[in-house]
Amino acid sequence: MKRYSLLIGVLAAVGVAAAAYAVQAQKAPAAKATPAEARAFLTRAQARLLELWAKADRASWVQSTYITDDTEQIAAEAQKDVIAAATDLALDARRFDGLKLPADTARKLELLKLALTLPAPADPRKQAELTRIAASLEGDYGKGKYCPEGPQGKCYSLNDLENIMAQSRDPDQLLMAWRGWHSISPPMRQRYQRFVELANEGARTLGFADMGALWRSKYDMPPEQFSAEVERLWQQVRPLYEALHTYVRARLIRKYGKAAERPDGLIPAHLLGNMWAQQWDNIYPLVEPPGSATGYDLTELLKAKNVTPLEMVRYGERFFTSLGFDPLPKGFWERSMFTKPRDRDVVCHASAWDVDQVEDLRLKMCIEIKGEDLVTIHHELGHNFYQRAYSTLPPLYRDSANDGFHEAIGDTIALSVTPAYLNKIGLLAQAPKEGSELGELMMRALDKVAFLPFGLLIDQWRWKVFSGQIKPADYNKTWWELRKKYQGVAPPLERSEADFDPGAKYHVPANVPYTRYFLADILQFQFHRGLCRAAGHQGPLHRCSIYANAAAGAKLRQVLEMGKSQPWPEALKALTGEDRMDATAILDYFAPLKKWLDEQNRRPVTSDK
Ligand code: X8Z
Ligand code: ZN
Repeated sequence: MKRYSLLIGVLAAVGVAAAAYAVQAQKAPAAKATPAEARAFLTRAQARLLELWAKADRASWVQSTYITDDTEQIAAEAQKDVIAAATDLALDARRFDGLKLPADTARKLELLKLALTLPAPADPRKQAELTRIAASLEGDYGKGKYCPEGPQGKCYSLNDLENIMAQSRDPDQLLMAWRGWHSISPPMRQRYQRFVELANEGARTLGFADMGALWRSKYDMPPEQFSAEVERLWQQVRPLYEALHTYVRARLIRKYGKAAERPDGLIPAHLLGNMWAQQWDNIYPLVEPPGSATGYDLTELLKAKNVTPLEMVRYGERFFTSLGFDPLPKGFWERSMFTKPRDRDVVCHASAWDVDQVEDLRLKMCIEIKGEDLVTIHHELGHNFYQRAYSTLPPLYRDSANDGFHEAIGDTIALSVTPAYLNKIGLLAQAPKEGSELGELMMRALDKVAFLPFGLLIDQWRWKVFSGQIKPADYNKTWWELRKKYQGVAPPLERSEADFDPGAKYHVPANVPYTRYFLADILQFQFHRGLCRAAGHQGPLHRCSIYANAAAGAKLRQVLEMGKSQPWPEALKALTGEDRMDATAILDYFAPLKKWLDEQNRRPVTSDK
């Protein structure tokens, strides 16, 4: 797919039988057809889509890097053209339903039927209305600023507020930043409601019950089975998350006292170092296991070296080239946006693009010199190297095995950014210390384990919003019910239906499905385990780095080059030997930390080190 983390996902497709689960389509199939006609139809369809995708992506790139009313409108119109064409093609593809076809042709037809992430009604006026709303929601998020009343007239961008959340240890400051950012989304609420109505109408046109049913049909299995898989994985990792939550809560109470302590056991969402309480690594110093310090801070290492944003991207690229991938093309360095422009509004949320789906790769990011951003760069480059690896396949196969794979590749590489690796590339002076294992695992857990319930809950909310089980009058209340249920966090302020807190998270206004990140969080440990095995690594998984390992590189390349040509279990098997998503890899990785957390959690809360 074009851009990973995008306005209106276009491709992203799936399994051979998926559309069979859709409810009856509205458009009746035309005359019977032949396999040769099906092939010719697919050739035309793919050429048409490729052209429209590139046009829409160019418009969308300009919109995201220069937000104005005009660029929003231009991008919306280009998206409308994609959606109109993709809808027509998906309905036309039904002509070949029931025909005996070669597997490859059948798969492409199914992928075509599932190609849209944002479906629209057949009426062109409604298509225009929907794409305008979609563009304006993402635009509003990108433009979002908090300008508190006061003499200075200072405004805070999301980056400013995120830095406060990361660094401040003053509960009042943290509350100011949290409140400030959550004030940008209430104006989205009405439009979001209309957006859901129109997109659902579009989903029904394509034969799905609602937009969520369409999203869940993209995994080479019946949608109900997919929901059950997600639940199974969550139950596998839940005890690990709960152990971390219990420990972190106790440490926060020790640090903040009353401001952190609630009788219901929840953690106030503004104390975890992140605007959405989704990754907690910024509070590592508050929860560091005594006597097991990692001994370094990646941000300080980067600053000490006077590294520039461009050099940070080069570090990421070098990891991939060390595995045997070609360097990024010249156009990448010319067309990407690495830093936040001073003179205009942009969508800072990081994303990776393949505009023409061949060589025109780009990164869009507002890089700051911090460890978190070095990790995000690896994440994004994972998308770009995937995009390039599948670029020679037929257009409908130019996507990841499933969307969790796309999100997992760069993160898998980032798991190899170990102290030994940092030492090897000259960022860290000393090799990893003995006895720092718990510290290293804690750092990683604050990122990866803390994220698990968050990765899950966004779409638990949206699936119910799309199906109508959550009514607009309950948007915010149900959002916080799910945040309590899964993450165990509570709003730091009284909330009401005048708020629209889901809109303060990028992927909701940008309509990017989110379960992919939950899957990726689990898959990346499976991939890491598989690649470390290929590399012949001995010892604990968290000390493995596949940097410069040819065998691991070859295995990874082979899987990326498969794109979406096979059902995802085939790709998983090629990488890991396993054909199911499985959380034992993440559980094994963190096993020593889990044991330690369980011991700590048995001790009374007030006891000290
Ligand atoms: O959105 C992203 C990437 C772009 S695909 C920066 N991520 C999720 C998020 O920020 O919420 C990566 C981690 C989860
Ligand atoms: Zn991503």
